[in-house]
Amino acid sequence: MAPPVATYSSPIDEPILQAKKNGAQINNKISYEVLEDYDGGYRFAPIEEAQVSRAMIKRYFNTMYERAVSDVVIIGAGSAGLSCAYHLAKTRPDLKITIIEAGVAPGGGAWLGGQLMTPMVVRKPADRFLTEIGVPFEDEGNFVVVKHAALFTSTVLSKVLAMPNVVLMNATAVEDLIIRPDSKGVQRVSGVVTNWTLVALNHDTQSCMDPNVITAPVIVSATGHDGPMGAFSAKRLVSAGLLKELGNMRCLDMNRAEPAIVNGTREVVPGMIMTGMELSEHDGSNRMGPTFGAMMASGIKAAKEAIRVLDSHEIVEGKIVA
Ligand code: AHZ
Repeated sequence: MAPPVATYSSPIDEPILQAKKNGAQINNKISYEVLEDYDGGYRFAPIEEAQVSRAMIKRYFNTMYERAVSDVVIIGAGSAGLSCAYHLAKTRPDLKITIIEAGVAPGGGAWLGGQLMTPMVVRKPADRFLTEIGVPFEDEGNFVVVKHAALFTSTVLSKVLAMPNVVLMNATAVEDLIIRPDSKGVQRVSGVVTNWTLVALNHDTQSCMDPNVITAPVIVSATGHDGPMGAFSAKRLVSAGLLKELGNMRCLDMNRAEPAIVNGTREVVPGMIMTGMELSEHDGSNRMGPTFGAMMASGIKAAKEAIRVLDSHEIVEGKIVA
């Protein structure tokens, strides 16, 4: 016996057919009825699957094309990297700022406070940054407490992403640096070598999967302290011979750690500014544990340093020429 003939009508066919039948065409686009009815009559505008693919592909790859030369690349979207991006993008809307984050979820360790507890402690005067971005807190005198670390991270992230001059490429790892002599023969960090993180994690299981590159006159490294991916640039500077050895993060001392990170934030080698806990590995300074003010203030200082470096050089097509 022959199988029954299946008839199937996709939910999107009906409105398209209906609209075509009605011949309703506005500005070359077929009109349709949408309905926000939560009593069983909700109707979406129709879509073709290929439209979804093309909507993503054209934007993502146009962005990659455009950002192959950036003004500033920030490696790592933790609390330091995001604070840097916010200050930089707000102060200099003319700059093309590209953030590369290895994780699928940007935010680094700032989704929680200490020992996986939710409140986030910030020592004064870094509470001014919280006020600037509109994060409420309880004032405890010398420090303030945000009720949930995720409130800080989601707020700064949303503000950074809303800025038209910022691009965030997550799930993308920096797996090497471009280092080459400048016009005076001085070795300079001039860009980053990237790959999809899932590819970067599989170099041992597959034959060579070559990377991509982004050039920029200034790289801000904010990859956190040593860990599976952390302290990436500090370690690469050692293997590249630009840093004799890692300072290695020292034991916890909040009062020494926080000013050391903020005041030490600087251009550690030509072309690379280091911020946040990665600097503790580079310089051999103390850790502060779960107080986040230094990450915010160090990020702001890194942004100011980036502007200083950019303003003190002549730059053509992402390269420092004088
Ligand atoms: O995924 C990493 C994280 O989001 C990302 N990252 C690391 N290596 C990368 C690479 N390419 C791209 N090669 C990379 N991205 O960098 C981000 C670092 O965020 P974090 O929160 O670890 O560092 P932070 O310096 O912004 O904040 C540190 C917070 C800490 S740790 C600490 C202590 O241990 O005492 N105290 C504080 C406040």
